[in-house]
Amino acid sequence: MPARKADSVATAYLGLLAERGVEYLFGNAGTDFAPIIEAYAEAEQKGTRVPQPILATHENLAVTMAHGYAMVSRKIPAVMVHVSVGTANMVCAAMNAARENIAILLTAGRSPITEGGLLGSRDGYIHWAQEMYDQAGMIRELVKWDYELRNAEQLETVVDRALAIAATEPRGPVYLSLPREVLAVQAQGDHRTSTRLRAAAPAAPNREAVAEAAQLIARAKSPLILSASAGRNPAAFDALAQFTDRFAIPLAQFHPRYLSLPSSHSMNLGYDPSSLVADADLILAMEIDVPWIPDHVAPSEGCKVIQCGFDPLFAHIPIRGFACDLGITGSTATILQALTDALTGEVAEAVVAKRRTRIIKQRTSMAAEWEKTRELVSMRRPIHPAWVSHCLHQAKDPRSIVVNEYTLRLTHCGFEYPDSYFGSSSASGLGWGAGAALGAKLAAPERPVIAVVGDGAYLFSNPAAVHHAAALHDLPVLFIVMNNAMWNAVRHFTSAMYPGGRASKRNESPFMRLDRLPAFEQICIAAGGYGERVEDPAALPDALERATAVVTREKRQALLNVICSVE
Ligand SMILES: Cc1ncc(C[n+]2csc(CCOP(=O)(O)OP(=O)(O)O)c2C)c(N)n1
Ligand SMILES: [Mg+2]
Repeated sequence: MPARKADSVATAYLGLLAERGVEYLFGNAGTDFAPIIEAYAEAEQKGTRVPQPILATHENLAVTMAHGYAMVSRKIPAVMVHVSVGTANMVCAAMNAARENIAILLTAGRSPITEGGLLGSRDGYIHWAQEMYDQAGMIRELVKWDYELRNAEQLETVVDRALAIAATEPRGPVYLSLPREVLAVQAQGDHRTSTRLRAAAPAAPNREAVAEAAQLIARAKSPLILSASAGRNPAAFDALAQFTDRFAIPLAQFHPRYLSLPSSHSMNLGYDPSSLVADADLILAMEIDVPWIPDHVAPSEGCKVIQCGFDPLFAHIPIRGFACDLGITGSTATILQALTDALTGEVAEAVVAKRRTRIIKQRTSMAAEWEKTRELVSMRRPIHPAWVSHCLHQAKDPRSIVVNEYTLRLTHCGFEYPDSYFGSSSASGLGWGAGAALGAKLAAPERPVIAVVGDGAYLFSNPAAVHHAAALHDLPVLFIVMNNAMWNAVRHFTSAMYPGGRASKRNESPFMRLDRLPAFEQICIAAGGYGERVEDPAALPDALERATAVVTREKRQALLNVICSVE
């Protein structure tokens, strides 16, 4: 097998990553980067293939960009941050990625261990205080595997094992620390040009469990599918469209991170299962960590619940008591194929036809309600979030990728294709959307990318770093900030816990209102982008058109600071 000679471990490491298909290294540097930076200079001189370096001036941004890139491309990116302190800054973004099964090779330098005598030994005062007993301990609970590269000899095994574990379902981030002296030593031997450590294929769904599930579905009068992330794989998106249509089983999505059905699909019953759960006599929960809120609604006593997914019990969540009368492990697409095979001929067509008529009626009245809301709020000032969502629905190219850090209303903005909508992680570590949109654009430069974020989420994303990265890496994204000058979620949950309480009677309570916010549009303008503040609902469609034109024609980022009501 042809192989390449390398000088330092850092040089060999970068070459190995490139050979394993790692296209980008998102980085935020420190003294630990010296061998890596030297290796990049060497690669440039020699013309060797290495991952493209993507500078991010905050670790949260580095990881959210990697997350966005990975969720769109399905390839594994690498991130490198500065030792213990950089790891501390990336924990929140790593938690978002972990909860959404995003495979990323997270890495950090390690403070030099030796106090002199070796290339890379301690030569700065920080090299003492930044060392920790267990640097990986900060992030261990959130990654599938962590390790430290201890010598040159194991480089290939360590990297290949990291990538294989990250890529095996349920996927997730892994963490590797890279001590400076180890990166600086002479590389040992040559590495293989392709890995002997491939990701493991997922298990096939258990046959008896599928047969049992098929019986339950065949007997059910009002079955219901609930999903949050089943559409992660485009094949699953298509399989869900076929399965729900074939057997007339409605699907409701709850806080979806990936789209599971086209918005216009006749079996799509929207995004709030709370009114549907109680009437179901069978629930098929597919890749959904929280299928309903037990404090608000419960399935009826006789309703069986089948949970499906790569990890149907969500073992990483410490407590989660949703009934699981039957659990099936596997990919959504293969489970649906197996269920289709088992159900064919087992369900009376008359039952299916009757159910279809009922669901279509239900769907029509649901859509009419949404339409009524839209009409009611369309001219309100401050602008209603439903109106913003609707205007975006009208304005966007159907091939666009929309990244929603939760303020966009899916009831008013439709999507027809897989990978056209991505919602924020169930961990909800704020500050994800803007960086994830940049990463999505990197993965799909030919598609328009739109980030929809709240004023709170925008500020968490480290806006100056975000707009700088958009300009630096030529990633023209349209940012829509739904600015209600409020952490509305905090307000909402305070009123929900203390209905009629003192705080709910006034909007003045601390830790909710965001007074004297900066002019967000100016932050984007300061980075060379386009920006507008929009207060008039009637002016929003034109503002969207102007901003879209700047992004698509001038290839510059744009931001609309949309002044919204608190809903
Ligand atoms: C890192 C992090 N810190 C704090 C929170 C708690 N939190 C959840 S939602 C929210 C407010 C978000 O505000 P905004 O983006 O403006 O949306 P709004 O609630 O106003 O619709 C906060 C502070 C969080 N989820 N993540
Ligand atoms: Mg807000």
